[in-house]
Amino acid sequence: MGKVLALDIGGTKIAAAVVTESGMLIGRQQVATPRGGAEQLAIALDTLIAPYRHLVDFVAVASTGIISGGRLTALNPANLGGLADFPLQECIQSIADLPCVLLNDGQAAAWAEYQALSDDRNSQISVNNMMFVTVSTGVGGGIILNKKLLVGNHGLAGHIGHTLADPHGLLCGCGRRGCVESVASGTAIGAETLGWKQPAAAAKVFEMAQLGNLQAENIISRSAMAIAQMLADMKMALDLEIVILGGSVGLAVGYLERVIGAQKALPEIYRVPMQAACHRQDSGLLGAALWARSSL
Ligand code: ADP
Ligand code: BMX
Ligand code: ZN
Repeated sequence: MGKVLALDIGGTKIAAAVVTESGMLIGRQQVATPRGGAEQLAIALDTLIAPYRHLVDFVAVASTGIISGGRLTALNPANLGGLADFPLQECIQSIADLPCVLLNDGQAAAWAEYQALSDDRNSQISVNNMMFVTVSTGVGGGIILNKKLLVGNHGLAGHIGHTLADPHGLLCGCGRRGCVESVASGTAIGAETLGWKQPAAAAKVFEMAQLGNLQAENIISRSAMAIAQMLADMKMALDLEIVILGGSVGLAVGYLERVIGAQKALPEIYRVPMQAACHRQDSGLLGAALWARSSL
């Protein structure tokens, strides 16, 4: 069906690559997500798209935020430096002048990871209900129910970062108190260190925990526990058969093991088998490309 340029817009980074029909990524580029509002985001998108626009037939986008009616509406604007609303489709079309298909980043990654599970010839089981969870700038997700990706009429399906972790917790950027995202995300992990002599970003907190720092370990364990509890709720709601974990925090050394460890404290019916995303940081790019190919 021709070549596709895939973009993955996250709260921390924007990636772009040409995705071939066999699912190979060519010319992958990545820039930091600007925090200067709509104009800066449009400039970053132009930088990534312009070099490829004559080489591809359409553009596929996985993006953080609620993706509906061609717009990106932030559920948690703080993840995008306060940007609450952005005309994503219009912006990309004005840069590329090509057909463009948009999907939420967690939903896109879920789609790619589900295809990978279905393609796994060694696997004897066929999965019907699956969830992808990204623990990254925020906490996002995508749900496969009865083998179909759940998008929702308003693009909201899979926003599991905004389910409740702690009714007495911090106010989340979405306006609700104690969301999973406000406890478990990379942003939340970093924010927990703001009272330290030397505040640390999530990657540093992981390093410190590896070296035996108890405060760092507690922050990461609390994040992993919130994810395990949220997954227990989701299993009860959806009869999940497997959960795939992604995002820089989700993929960080030892994080998956901590979530599995936290699940072990729950009765067995609440536990769900878990795996790291097989496409690692590229699930969103690949999922957007696959989704666009099947919908254009
Ligand atoms: P995005 O949210 O743009 O998709 P990421 O998946 O890279 O991007 O997630 C960004 C979050 O992950 C940030 O909060 C950052 O501090 C954290 N992070 C980045 N690298 C690591 C790492 N190696 N270990 C743990 N956390 C990380
Ligand atoms: C937030 C929300 C979701 C997104 C998730 C993960 C915004 C801007 N984003 O919950 O739509 O899927 O973060 O996004 O409200 P990421 O930036 O961490 O990849
Ligand atoms: Zn929230």
